[in-house]
Amino acid sequence: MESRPSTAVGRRVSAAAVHPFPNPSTVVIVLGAQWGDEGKGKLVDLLASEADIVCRCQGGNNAGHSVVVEGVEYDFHMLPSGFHLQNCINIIGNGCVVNLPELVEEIQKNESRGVTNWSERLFISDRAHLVFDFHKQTDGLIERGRGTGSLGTTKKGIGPTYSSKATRNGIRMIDLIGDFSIFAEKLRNLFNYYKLTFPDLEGDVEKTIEQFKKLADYFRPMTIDTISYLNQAIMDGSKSILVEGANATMLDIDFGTYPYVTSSNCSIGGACTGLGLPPKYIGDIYGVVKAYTTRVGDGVFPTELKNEIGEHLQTRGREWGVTTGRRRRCGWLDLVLLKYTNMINGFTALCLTKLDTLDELAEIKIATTYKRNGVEIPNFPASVDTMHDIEVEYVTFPGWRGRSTEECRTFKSLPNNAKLYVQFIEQYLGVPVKWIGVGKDRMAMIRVF
Ligand code: 2SA
Ligand code: GDP
Ligand code: MG
Repeated sequence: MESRPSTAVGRRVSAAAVHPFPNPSTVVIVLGAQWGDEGKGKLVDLLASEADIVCRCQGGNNAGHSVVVEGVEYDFHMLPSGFHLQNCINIIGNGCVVNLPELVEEIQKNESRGVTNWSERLFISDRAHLVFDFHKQTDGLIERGRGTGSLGTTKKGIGPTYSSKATRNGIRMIDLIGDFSIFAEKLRNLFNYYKLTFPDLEGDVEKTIEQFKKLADYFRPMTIDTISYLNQAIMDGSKSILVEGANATMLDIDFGTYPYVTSSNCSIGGACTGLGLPPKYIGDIYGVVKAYTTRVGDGVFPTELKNEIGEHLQTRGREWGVTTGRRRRCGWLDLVLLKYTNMINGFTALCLTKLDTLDELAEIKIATTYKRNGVEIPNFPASVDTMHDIEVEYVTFPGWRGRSTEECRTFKSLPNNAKLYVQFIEQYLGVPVKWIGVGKDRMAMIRVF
């Protein structure tokens, strides 16, 4: 029977009907404010101890987040940094790209470190895109093809997989757990498509299909509509929900130092598009800022220190990539860059990490202005090609040599010069610093509230 809408003009939908849930949860978001590896994993672990759900919204296993709890070091790549916590649900959102064989390895590695009951606590979006071996191979081939202009990617196939997504022949989790013959056909087509552009690609697509048949059974129980799941959890009102950004704003495909960026939105917008999260439910947005700057991979780095101070930061800060083991380039803190990433993300507070790495320096600099030919550049430049001749102006602070910050657990107990350093950052950006990291361990964090 056909039903028709009433023609009588009735009462309009009231605001109460639009918000039938009295107190929906607001979602807390943690984002990298520089070029990555700021210590997001550590803050997420700290917040996740009291959270019900931790979500990844973008990127893949190019990310590397280290978490140290009671001497045990976990490194997460695709898994959210709440995976090791018994009571924490972990979501891999629709904005992520997932390499399933490598995810199995990551899970097994964490199982061997004592992580239990994970299969009841891990959910993957049915809309997340799959990374295949030919995406990884292509990543390497494209990098090689760029020659001296290479980006220094992690070679995890991230760019090619997001390309497949944008080309609209990508394959998603929903394809894998559905009718397997359709999945197999899509995979053959995608492989052939790649072969046309990259004839040197190796691999037997039929073997890959067999491998993914097993993976489909393994991951089927945890593949769900995470968008509805998350929104129901928000409406529940009692759930505390955390979003963990991977990579960082200066690696964002839109806002970063293009083309030396990753292929996802690692800034605030990615949290919404990568999870189906309505912006009105966003609460705090925490920017994680390393007390100096590092960058892994190629690309412009105005405050880079190619001298013994840079080496000191690299060694003392143990600046090695968590995913690829690459040496991270090091330099002074850059407030021009942070002003830009704060403008994009609207940080409500900052977590300043690795202050302890600066403990042995006689003096410490902070970049405050970019100039060209003596004239201030008012906004962060759009093109890295125009950045090689910029002059960076610094403010120089006396260090706090001889007074370690590692044992400090209150702002008051920090050396005076360290307090001045932190306060200068807060005042320049107009954002409060809520946490200060003074060591690797979860406990090595000053709470400034
Ligand atoms: P990709 O692989 O396509 O995402 O690489 C593109 C650029 O993004 C940079 N990138 C990163 N930068 C910092 N940390 C990342 N994760 C790992 C870590 C990196 C590692 O936690 O240390 O182990 O090397 C990460 N992932 C991507 C990358 O260097 C390229 O410049
Ligand atoms: P993420 O990608 O932002 O999660 O950061 P990574 O885990 O890749 O890199 C940060 C590194 O610094 C890790 O090895 C952390 O264990 C370590 N770390 C985090 N906070 C601090 C800190 O306050 N002091 C010191 N010394 N190390 C820290
Ligand atoms: Mg990292």
